[in-house]
Amino acid sequence: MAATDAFRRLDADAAPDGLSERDLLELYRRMVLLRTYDERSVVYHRQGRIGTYAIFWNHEAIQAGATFALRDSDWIFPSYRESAIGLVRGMPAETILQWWRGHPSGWWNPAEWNVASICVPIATHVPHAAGLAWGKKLRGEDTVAMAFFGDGATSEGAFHEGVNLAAVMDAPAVFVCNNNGWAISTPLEAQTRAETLADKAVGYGIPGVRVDGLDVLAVYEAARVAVDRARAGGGPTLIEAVHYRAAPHATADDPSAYIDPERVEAERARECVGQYERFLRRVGVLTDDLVESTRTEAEGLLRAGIAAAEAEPPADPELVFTHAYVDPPGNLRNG
Ligand SMILES: Cc1ncc(C[n+]2csc(CCOP(=O)(O)OP(=O)(O)O)c2C)c(N)n1
Ligand SMILES: [Mg+2]
Repeated sequence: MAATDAFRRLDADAAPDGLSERDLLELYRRMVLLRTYDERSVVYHRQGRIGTYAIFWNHEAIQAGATFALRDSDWIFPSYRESAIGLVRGMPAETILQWWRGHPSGWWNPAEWNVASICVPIATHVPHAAGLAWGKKLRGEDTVAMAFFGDGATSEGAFHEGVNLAAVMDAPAVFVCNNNGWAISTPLEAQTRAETLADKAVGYGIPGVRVDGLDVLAVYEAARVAVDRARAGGGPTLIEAVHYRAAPHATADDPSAYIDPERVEAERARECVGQYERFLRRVGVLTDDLVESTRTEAEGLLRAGIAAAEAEPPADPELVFTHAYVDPPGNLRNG
């Protein structure tokens, strides 16, 4: 099924109920910040200033839209594809850059931001989100947990276990599947026989909704319904945000070996920040000056972020072993 079959909102040329002009611009600011982080990170990688990096170009609408439906007290569980999602909570860019530089100052305290650690193993954070949501419910708190994962993650046992547990316990969780059509070089059609990934929700007895992942307002609306439902005790929702990966899987990947470059070009032409920018201009909210100042602010933040990251003293190499062994083996002991 093509992305255009999924729910869209930007074409309506009217803001969703409850979003003020200020909210619309804040959403734009967050998308630009994420876009700038991503584009600068690819450059920093090429310059040897950060390590291998998982590019999220054109995933900004999913990340900004879904999290905009959350309160700061709600928890976010990111995969590597949402590494910079803490930016929407005000996390300093240098913290995330340090994570990609392998520096310990990149290991933030999840409880400080209500943003869990970046999860690289596929889908293992889905049960974490279910558990946190259920635990908060048992404590009588009205916190929601939102987990992000990819289309490939829906083939993992941890995805099934996490979503099923959350469903059975009516845990206040929202599961956001970024369906970008690829799990590195494995296409969606080799991943599942399900017609849509949202259909999997039927098997858990929870709502499953399908939105255009390049339409930030559609993602926001689906997330808002899911978050409200979860907070009111209605249990979890699975959101499938459909789009198509328009960049390599990561800086270490060469997709020319397996992807159709013409399809990628077509997707890049539909990129999500531009779609939202044009919507905001049509409804008379965005001006050239605002576009300029929003971009300049984001670029400044990244410049300051990489400078702050590089100004930190290098980590003590011993740290690699500090938390790995109670009794280090002989070949790792000093002297
Ligand atoms: C448990 C586990 N198995 C395999 C991998 C190797 N791996 C890294 S990324 C990836 C593809 C995941 O694709 P998807 O879930 O669609 O997320 P996307 O990268 O497209 O955002 C795989 C298989 C891993 N990180 N963890
Ligand atoms: Mg994928």
